[in-house]
Amino acid sequence: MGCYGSKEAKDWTHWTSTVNGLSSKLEGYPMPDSTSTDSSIPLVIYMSGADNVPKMDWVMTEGENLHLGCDPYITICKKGDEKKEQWPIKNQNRHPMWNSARDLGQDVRLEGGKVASGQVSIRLEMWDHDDIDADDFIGSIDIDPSELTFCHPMPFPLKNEAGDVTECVCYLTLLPPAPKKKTVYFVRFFFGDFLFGSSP
Ligand SMILES: [Ca+2]
Ligand SMILES: [Ca+2]
Repeated sequence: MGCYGSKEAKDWTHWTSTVNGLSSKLEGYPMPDSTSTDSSIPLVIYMSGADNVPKMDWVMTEGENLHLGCDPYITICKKGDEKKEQWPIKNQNRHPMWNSARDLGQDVRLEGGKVASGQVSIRLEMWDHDDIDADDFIGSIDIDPSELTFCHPMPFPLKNEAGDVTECVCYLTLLPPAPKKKTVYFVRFFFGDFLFGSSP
């Protein structure tokens, strides 16, 4: 069971470093052309992390329930699809960071530099891993990838089992296709020197 409630909107500025980190990782990635209407790309979701993960574990001590933390992990799949991709368990961490991407194995069409809407719905679920009992469901969200931006993680609040929006927020973004690898070649001259360069 989780602890949900309403509070004032959070200040997300502490995530700036994550976004900056992602920017440097993606240096050289070509952004989708906003004028192109007929290109398609693989659907790759990058998960920065999550904030305000509720406490989902507790122990009994002298008759009292004492809350501990949570061991969150995230699954993602195309809605209605059995095959799930997963981000790993973060033990006892209520503000986990994953900073990694998952390829959903589907190409999506672009429109005006964004994923065109209505092609596929993705379902993201967060669970609390438990060693003894079954894992606890924390929350989920269904997203049309057209709601996502490229290379800039945006906050998406999870909904609990009752469908209510919670304080637990995941930060995710789309990744553009990786730039084509350059072929580095070497030319050896008879006098022993090397020249090297790269193809365009
Ligand atoms: Ca638990
Ligand atoms: Ca747990």
